[in-house]
Amino acid sequence: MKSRAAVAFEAGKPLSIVELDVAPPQKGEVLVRITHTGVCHTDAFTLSGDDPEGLFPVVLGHEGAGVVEAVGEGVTSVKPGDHVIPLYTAECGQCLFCKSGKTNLCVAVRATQGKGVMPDGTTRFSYNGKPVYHYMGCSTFSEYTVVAEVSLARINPNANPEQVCLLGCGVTTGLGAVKNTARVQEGDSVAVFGLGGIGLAVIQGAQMAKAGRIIAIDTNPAKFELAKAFGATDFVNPKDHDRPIQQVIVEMTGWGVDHSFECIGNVGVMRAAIECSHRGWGQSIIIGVAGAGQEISTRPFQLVTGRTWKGTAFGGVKGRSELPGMVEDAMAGKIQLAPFVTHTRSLTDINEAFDLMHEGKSIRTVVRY
Ligand code: NAD
Ligand code: DAO
Ligand code: ZN
Repeated sequence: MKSRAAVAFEAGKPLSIVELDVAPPQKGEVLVRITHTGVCHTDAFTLSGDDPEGLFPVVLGHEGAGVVEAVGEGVTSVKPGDHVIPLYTAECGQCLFCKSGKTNLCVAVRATQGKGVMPDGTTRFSYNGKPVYHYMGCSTFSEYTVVAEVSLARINPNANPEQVCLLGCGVTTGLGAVKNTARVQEGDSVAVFGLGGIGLAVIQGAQMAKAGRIIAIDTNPAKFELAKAFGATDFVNPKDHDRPIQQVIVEMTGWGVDHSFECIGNVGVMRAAIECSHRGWGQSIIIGVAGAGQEISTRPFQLVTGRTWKGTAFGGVKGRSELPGMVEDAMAGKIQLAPFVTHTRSLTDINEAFDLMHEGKSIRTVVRY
């Protein structure tokens, strides 16, 4: 079948709106009609060419919502008409990782997902007879996409897709990082570096956990208003200080914060984030994805004196088991999604979503088909 899609033919170039050919879903696969997709910093990172594993041509996008159109052989957990969110972190329930009870990092489709192909090693997308790669097992920048059954969360059909698509990445990652990775407790102090979709979701999660002080840090002060609306109590622009930002946070708090979160992808800020965490028990959670080949560093004495450095993918959330409940929470007003959707665009204007992100004007632009 034909599908309208925004294809990244080359790194560093705008997406091209074309009609792709999409092959039918094979065994264990599902054809999904995407109705809405967010545009995340990670899509921009891969499009930029800085992602060493980025493959081209590719259909990017991993923060979507849609409806099942058709299922391949053996698919039992979803049927045509079901409303779904594609998952870049699958949940098979069978692998060592799924059964461990310790992580959401399922390996069922990991090897092929990272190579931009379906589990049988081929792509379902093609253009002028040439294969086009999949992205993160989702490829939500195509109206019709094929994903593995284990990479689909079935959700309440009455949910607002323009908002719940954000549970496919940004908001879930931030909320999950607070709840599952850091396990923030009532009264704890928190510092959040980077106030994009991820950082703001961390702030919302910290407020839900009844954190005490929530320090919001960004070099773009335009981000502070929304951070305040989500519950941040203190606002710091590193550009206003002539000493290391970790020193500023430690001075503000006495001994540092109980939990810090890096939501940018900057290894220098990752260092600041661990070094502003509390002596004896502070922890820092890395959420940002750093550029190719970059490394983190700090003095080991920071860890010897009781700090812990951690990371998280998709906030530790197991998508198929947990996303349906998070969608219900959003519908019940327990999770706020509307403030994240600062802009909407049609597919033909998807490149504007990247411009708005780079200009620091948007939190999330949601593209509708
Ligand atoms: P974004 O670009 O919308 O937000 C980043 C924010 O950081 C911006 O507000 C920017 O002004 C600010 N910033 C940049 N440099 C700064 C600095 N030196 N000090 C303080 N603030 C600074 O990005 P996003 O969509 O929120 O994503 C954030 C990061 O999280 C990205 O690296 C993305 O790839 C990553 N991510 C990780 C996961 C995961 O599962 N681990 C999931 C989604 C996204
Ligand atoms: O299991 O090794 C693996 C692949 C992990 C995929 C999840 C990566 C999460 C970090 C990037 C997320 C940005 C959307
Ligand atoms: Zn698994």
